[in-house]
Amino acid sequence: MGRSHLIFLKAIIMKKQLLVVAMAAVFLAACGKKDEAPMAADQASVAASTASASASVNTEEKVLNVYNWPDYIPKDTLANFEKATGIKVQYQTFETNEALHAKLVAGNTGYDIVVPGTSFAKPQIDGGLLQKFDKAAMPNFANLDQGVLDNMKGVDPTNEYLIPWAWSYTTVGINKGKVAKALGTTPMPENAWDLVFNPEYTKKLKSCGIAFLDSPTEILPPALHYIGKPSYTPTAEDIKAAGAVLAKVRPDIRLFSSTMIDDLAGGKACVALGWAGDINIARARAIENKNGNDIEALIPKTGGLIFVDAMAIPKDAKHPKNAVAFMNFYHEAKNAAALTNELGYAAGNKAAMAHVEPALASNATMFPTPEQMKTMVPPVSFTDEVRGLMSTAYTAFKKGK
Ligand code: SPD
Repeated sequence: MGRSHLIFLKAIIMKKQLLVVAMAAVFLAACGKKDEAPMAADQASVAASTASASASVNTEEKVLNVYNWPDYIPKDTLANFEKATGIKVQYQTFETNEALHAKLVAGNTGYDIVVPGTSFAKPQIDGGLLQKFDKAAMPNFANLDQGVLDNMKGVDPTNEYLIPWAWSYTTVGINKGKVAKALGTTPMPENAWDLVFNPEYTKKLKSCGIAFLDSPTEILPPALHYIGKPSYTPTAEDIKAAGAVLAKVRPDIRLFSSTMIDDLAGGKACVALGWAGDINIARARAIENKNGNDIEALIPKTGGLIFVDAMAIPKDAKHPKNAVAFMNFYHEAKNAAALTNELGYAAGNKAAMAHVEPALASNATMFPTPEQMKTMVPPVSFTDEVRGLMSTAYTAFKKGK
């Protein structure tokens, strides 16, 4: 290859890197803003347009099949949607992106809405596993947070396949009392990731129970981040190095679970590598149960890993119009705010902020400050090759080999 080709290639690579950095910056800046004036959406007319958007042209049978993560929907959302539209919702759950991805690849899922993480969605879009949604039938698209939409553009450049469900970050959660007791005279580390990746700490915390999410693409990315390697675009060598870090703490990990809310809330685990939103749910559950467990989602000094889970319509969905009606309903400002008010997750809906309880809107574990956002790792879609390598490394880690 000639020198001019090399310079050209280098320029393209640099341009791409700049684009990724710029997009990440836009997302991090936008998501960290709590004082944004919510869009002035007229809720009454939005509600009316929801009904007319779904009713005027929709001749589908009144059924909607949704496949989502557990503990991720406000308690009245489905009943309210059914009441407003007459569409009956069948709702099922999955626990990992890997499980959902395998179903989409196999085809004939029977679902009308699925909720992949954006770190998995690019190959799903490129592979023709998802279909575009009808944006014209979704007036509440205007309520969405442009920063979140911009971030999703790395995966879905024209925002035609994915609509945000929620975003949060992967981090470390602790039971404050139990951790203080297990650490004894050892002070809390400066970097919270040490609690799950540094044997000096895990050896001590083993006695009160360390829980890890149960999925290669949830564990390898934070381990890579811990050793200063790219979380989503590592080399095979990087993954090997992260595997070595994991191997050292393996004897100290008691639980593997992607629904660890009750383990944390009930005191079976005192430390969790989990999602800030779920750790906040565990906190609320422990308070409700008055069991004395004081749960806290930490914000590591070096940052957590931001994730965005997004609604999408599988290519062979039988009720795509009902799916759009639901997406639109979910993003009415008050409905989207219920996700934060009840479950502590942000819905990526700017108009919703006017309805979010002030104490939650200023809770940094739900809406990190702009300063904290600067440290966070934005999501990037994995390649099939990276997913394969992570899966092999994770199996070895779990087996303790
Ligand atoms: N309780 C529901 C949690 C859903 C979390 N999805 C996280 C994906 C992170 N990669």
